[in-house]
Amino acid sequence: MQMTFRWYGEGNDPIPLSHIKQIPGVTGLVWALHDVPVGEVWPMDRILEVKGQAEKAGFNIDVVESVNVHEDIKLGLPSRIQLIENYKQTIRNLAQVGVKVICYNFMPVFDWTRTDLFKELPDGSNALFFEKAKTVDVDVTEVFDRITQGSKGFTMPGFEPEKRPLILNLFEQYKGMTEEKMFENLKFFLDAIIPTCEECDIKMAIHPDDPPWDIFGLPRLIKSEKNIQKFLDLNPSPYNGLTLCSGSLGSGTENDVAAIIRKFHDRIHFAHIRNVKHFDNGDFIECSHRSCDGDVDIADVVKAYHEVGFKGYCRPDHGRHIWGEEAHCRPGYGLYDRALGIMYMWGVWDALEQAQQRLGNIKTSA
Ligand code: CS2
Ligand code: MN
Repeated sequence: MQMTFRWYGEGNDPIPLSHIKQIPGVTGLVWALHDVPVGEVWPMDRILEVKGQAEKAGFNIDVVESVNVHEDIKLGLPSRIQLIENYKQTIRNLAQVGVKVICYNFMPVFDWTRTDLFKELPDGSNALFFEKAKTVDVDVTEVFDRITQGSKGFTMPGFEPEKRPLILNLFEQYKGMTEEKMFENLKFFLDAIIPTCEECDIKMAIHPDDPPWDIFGLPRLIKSEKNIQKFLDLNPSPYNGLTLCSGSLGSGTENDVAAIIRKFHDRIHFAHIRNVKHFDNGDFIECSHRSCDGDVDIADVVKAYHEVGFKGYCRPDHGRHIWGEEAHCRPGYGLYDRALGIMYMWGVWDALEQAQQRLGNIKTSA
């Protein structure tokens, strides 16, 4: 398991690389060019700039999250042909600096959706919260405004200000879109890009939809074991794989995350690890990593990765905002709780490694 940490870039992330360096065992940065408009080719000089910054701080840049997919590709519009060519060129550019995995998503209109970005927890920390009632029969522009106004000036993925005037039109374009049709559009995209990925040795890793159910009347694809199987069957190349996000999938009470890992491990290229607590009415809140703090058994998730001999990349997904850092951190992406999460993962991992070694010693001495 190779531990990484998401970093939003110089001037765009309040956390300095020197602080990330002090978290034990982090070898790579998960990065992106967040200011390149979706659909455009990522310029080589900008890619090289990030490579230089990362290497100077002692990190690899093997994982990119995200090269976003243009809505026209998800909608299956004729303009997708040129947009897919651009995506392929970005893949080739990233290959030149040795990128190994691209995390992306195929969520319609929005990326992950929450209704409150700084919901207070009983211990005085706060975290990302989803209140189901606020996503049913609502005005989507109001949802958009609540998120962008509550984000303390940070641009949230999928909620870029330039999208605001386009929202209603986008919803119009998605009218009548079905899960089946979106799966076809996803297959079209994959069949077009996977040969380039094979040539470039870059693995694609789709992120699950978050939350893992249809919202605002839009179909969502990557939300269950059944749909993950369907997704992997769309294109059987090992280069067509998964970002397995325990938090996103774990928000669906019916998803057994550890079982999903054990089943699909050979197609998981990137692991996002986070816990989540459910409420009976369908609401959920993000919480600390420890198994007993939420409803996803994170110790068992780590155990599942250990059992299958996972060699891929891993990162703490989101964290709570603690020790007052909500005053200046990006929602979900403070430093402290993600660092604590890493130490929890290492704790479980090291204990399992030692147990395995002891077992090996007993066998060799017997
Ligand atoms: C991430 C997603 O912050 C997050 O929750 O897991 O935004 C993720 O980066 C994208 O969905 C991947 O394209
Ligand atoms: Mn995630």
